[in-house]
Amino acid sequence: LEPVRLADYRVPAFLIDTVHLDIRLERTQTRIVSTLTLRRNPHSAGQGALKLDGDGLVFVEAWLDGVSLPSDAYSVSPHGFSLHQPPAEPFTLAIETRLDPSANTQLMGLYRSNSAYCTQCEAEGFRRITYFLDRPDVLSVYTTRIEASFQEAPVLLANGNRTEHGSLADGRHYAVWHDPFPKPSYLFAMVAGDLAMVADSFTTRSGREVRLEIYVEHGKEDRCAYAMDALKRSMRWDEQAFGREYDLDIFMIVAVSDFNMGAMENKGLNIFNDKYVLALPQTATDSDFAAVEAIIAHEYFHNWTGNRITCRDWFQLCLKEGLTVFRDQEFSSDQRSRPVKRINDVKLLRSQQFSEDGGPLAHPVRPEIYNEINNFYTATVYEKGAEVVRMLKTLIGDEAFAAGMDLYFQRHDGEAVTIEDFLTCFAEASRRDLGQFMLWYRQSGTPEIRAEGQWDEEAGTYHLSLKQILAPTPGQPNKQPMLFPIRLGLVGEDGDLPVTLDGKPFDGLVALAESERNYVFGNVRQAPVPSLLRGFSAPVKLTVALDEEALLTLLKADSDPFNRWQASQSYALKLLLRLVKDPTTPVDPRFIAAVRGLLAGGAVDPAFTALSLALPSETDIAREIGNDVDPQAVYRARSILRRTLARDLQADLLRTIENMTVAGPYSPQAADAGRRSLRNGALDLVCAGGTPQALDAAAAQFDKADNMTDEMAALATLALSATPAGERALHNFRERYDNDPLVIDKWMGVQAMLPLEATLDRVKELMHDPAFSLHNPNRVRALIGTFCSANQTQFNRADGEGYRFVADIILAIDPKNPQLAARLLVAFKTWRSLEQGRRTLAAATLRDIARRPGLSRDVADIAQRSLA
Ligand code: BAL
Ligand code: ZN
Repeated sequence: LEPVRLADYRVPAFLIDTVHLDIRLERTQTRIVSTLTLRRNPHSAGQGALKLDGDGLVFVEAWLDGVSLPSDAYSVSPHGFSLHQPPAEPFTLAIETRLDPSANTQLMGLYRSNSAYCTQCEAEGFRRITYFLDRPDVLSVYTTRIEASFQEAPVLLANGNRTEHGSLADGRHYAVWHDPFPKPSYLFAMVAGDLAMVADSFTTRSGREVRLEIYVEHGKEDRCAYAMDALKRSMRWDEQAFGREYDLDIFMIVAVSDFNMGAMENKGLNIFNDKYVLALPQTATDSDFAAVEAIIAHEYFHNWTGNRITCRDWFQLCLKEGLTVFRDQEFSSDQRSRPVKRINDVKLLRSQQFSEDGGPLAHPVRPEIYNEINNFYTATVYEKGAEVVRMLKTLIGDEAFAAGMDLYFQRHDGEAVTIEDFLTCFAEASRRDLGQFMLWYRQSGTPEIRAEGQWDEEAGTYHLSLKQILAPTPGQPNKQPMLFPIRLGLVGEDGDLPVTLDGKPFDGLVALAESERNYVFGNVRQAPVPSLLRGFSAPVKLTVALDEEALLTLLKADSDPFNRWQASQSYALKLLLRLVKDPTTPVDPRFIAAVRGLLAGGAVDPAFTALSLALPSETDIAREIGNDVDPQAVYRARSILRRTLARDLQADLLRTIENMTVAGPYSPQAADAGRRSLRNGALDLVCAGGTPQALDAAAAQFDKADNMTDEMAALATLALSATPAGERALHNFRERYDNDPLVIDKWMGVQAMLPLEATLDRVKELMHDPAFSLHNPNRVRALIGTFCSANQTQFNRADGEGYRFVADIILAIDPKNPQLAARLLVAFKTWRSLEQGRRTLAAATLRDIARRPGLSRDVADIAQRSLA
């Protein structure tokens, strides 16, 4: 593999001012003529040939300034087109190519999804459509003419505004789209097909009318209402929260069923995985609704953070992704409960990003080297990238952050920029040196903060020592001290103590810049419990010795909801770690009493209570153990605690189920969703006791449910019970939703998650279900992806069969869709933390994959880095 390095970045030798694409769609023989106006880049010292990127194209002919080029004037290779002696003055280069959309199984470039033609160009897919300088720092104005059979593709869409359309001979028609905003090639999009459309409109704050259109397969029109509503709310929010207004006359979303990512922010023409558009109460769960809302918002917000201001190179991916995730998280927080959103985001960060950062695939938020950029659409770039933006806001304050954002938009609109450019805006706005902060983008690994405190009763002071520990990560043996915003408070029996720091009332925030620092708080009149890292103010692992009594104090009296939740998790984790070591350890009755107390007060904030009730996941426990993890022992410990809670609290849990019944028609709003989450959390827990009463409650809910949230929750619980009632429910569900692939995906996922010896055979059998296909990413992720990422005991079977099964599937998918195959392989990212037997088997499987000839760059890269 040939790595690409940030240090090797050079400005492009040529610029492309305009692109005219003439696309004649045919299923297997699409013809494309691209006409580029080019000129030498005055900022480049580059001389010589013009080298355009290409991948899998059939070259037909090229013209320079309208004259056909002789064959000795250029060369064509599988990776590009080279014009040997480009003119010194600006010139026009036209190139005709052919491609076969029907044979494009990579889902990169121009391909077919069901009956529609669509495109995916990020990161390097545009070169699969035409020869181009396929890099994000080449910004061009695009005009796209699409021609197709009217019957096959009555809908013809591209970026920008439609300027022309009409009929042609032989039942064909065409449309011309013009996008006035210069953009990089990765934001190009085109869609053509027989699609249904739902329309609406939005009036911007300056009074411009924007037409909104969502395209879906016929018959799915009634599933777009929530996405449309979320889009309008996103547009309004971006005006209010960031002062950003939409800029074209039309904004379109197309839902397709074959898509590698969640969605794509192409200028004015977002293309979505249909999973994140289609939602009805009968087909989508509360989590699905929340995901639709967040992803619609995310892609829309990219219009400013990503599209109007884009990345100079792919190393800067977090410039648009981290920032846009931060923006969509803020949006969801404003639309829903802020503490609940924060807890869910941190759960995701810990489960996905911390495990990446702690293993062989660790990389900085802004990597400096890559073999395959497709493998860097990671939790580190996205989720940790968002945390870094949030820390910046915490450190410099809301006002300076807003001023920095305004400066960024004003200074860099229409440019392709770097993280340094971004941070400079905030350094200027806050008049602070952000040099040390930049290490968050450059150093990989999850920092550890060790805290120790001592109360001096006589002096009324509390001494807090904070120490940062930065362990080595791949390629980074030594690290420099980083800057941490640590929100904290000191909590007494009745709540926060009004303490002082340096003689002044303490404002709740310290910035730790040194390897170690001591703080002396004053006015501490009673024994305090430190509440550290409030709101999870930095993406770190916090180590602090808090005993059970201290955790109970926080659970009861901490003013910070995040740390109240954290106290419940820390307490449970203590018990779980003991149970992993010794399954006969009795469960601490104070914990059971605390959970009883949580349930009793559950009605105040049901969503928050549901989160506190849920025990740390198996991956949370494994991460805490760190080394030599036996997934079966982890599962057993968690099951024991669940069973104990279920039996001791059966009456409380059944009462909660009853009390949290939601009256009236289904609404995806946070309040009702919160009640359902507590109800279903209680159902899940009580059924762990396996009593007939509990299972009857689940069966009754399964039969009566009028929405997918309750139905799925009951199905999952019944399936987990491994009883005939569970099998019956699975059978009924399959029949009920036979024609609904997205719902059948849920059914597949529930079964793939079952922590049973028989699950591997079940998954193999489900691959023969007519609803399953190895060619569709959603189907593969639902069954195989769930098995390897959400079934710790069965993927990590002691006999290694889980690994071998997944490896075979990866090898089968790789020749067709390398991105999908590589994503599955990431499931091995924590293999080094397993106990020796499993570690040996996982390593052998990875080595077997790495040795195979003809691997894609995507899979070879993950396999090699995993083993390094
Ligand atoms: N840019 C790829 C999809 C997304 O992050 O929005
Ligand atoms: Zn994004």
